[in-house]
Amino acid sequence: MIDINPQRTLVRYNVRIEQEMTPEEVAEGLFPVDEAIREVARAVFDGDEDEVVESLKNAIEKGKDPLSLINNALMVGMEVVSTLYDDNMLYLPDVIISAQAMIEGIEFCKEQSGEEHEYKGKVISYVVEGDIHDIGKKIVTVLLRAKGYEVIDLGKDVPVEEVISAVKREKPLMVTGTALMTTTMSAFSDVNSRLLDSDINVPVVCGGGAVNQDFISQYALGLYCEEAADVPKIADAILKGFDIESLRKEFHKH
Ligand code: B12
Repeated sequence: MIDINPQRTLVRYNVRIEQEMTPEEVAEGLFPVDEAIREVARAVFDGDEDEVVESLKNAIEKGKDPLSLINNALMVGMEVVSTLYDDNMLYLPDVIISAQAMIEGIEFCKEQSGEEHEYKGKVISYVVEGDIHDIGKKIVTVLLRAKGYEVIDLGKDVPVEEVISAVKREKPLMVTGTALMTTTMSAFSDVNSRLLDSDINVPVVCGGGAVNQDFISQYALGLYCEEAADVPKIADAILKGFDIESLRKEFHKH
């Protein structure tokens, strides 16, 4: 069957001429059907933090579970943003604004869940020395917190020494490191060797545009992770007893 929307399409001699659609119109076709969830996803898409919180309140009033709204509504809205960004229909500032709105929403859902978070474990997150790109790290941190982990966020442009002393002090189950610049990603090497020198075998989950699996696999403690959303799954696996070798088997692409 030919997929033609008569309102948007002019058919003449088998040539389909589509009227250009705005990003908002395309997004409307991608949002979930459930009205309460749709409102949340739309608010994330619009990058409107107040609207995100308002729509979450409405959804919770309608009986939706606050924590499930993180995956089923906030993340869905962000996926629509990512899809349109990949299709060059949105610009990076749109992504950043939506991500911030999503993060606000996640914090709100956590507050509303009313569940006393008994932390599943402790994680340290940081951005490598010399690098101030911290959006990916913020996403990682927020997702881990939403899944019940305590995150010691060391921030951006963090000296190697500071990472090592934080690991010694906090004894986390894992560390997440972010690097978006090829000029600074070598800081992972220093963190890896300094930890090994101190006999600390904590997995260092690394991500961000500058690094890839081959680069990170050079380091005994390194585990590469492409998608921030996978980090809580890695933490869960560590709690189940996975060591670095088995984490690589499970999470690296072969
Ligand atoms: C936004 C941005 C900035 C913002 C940063 C704001 C902030 N608070 O983070 C500002 C304007 C400040 C900035 C500054 C600079 N930037 Co800049 N910036 C970007 C840009 C456009 C987007 C990065 C971003 O945040 N994307 C959104 C996030 C959500 O996506 P992401 O990082 O890819 O994250 C995904 C995955 O990588 C992963 N992930 C990310 N982090 C982590 C962490 C873990 C643990 C895991 C598991 C996964 C993971 O999960 C995310 C989604 O699933 C990139 C270009 C690009 N397209 O990437 C350049 C880019 C990173 N910047 C670049 C440069 C050069 C700079 C500057 C040096 C420019 C200058 N001359 O001043 C300075 C840096 C100064 C410094 N010392 O750090 C270069 C780096 C080149 C290189 N390879 O070395 C890039 C690639 C642009 C380019 N093409 O040249 N930048």
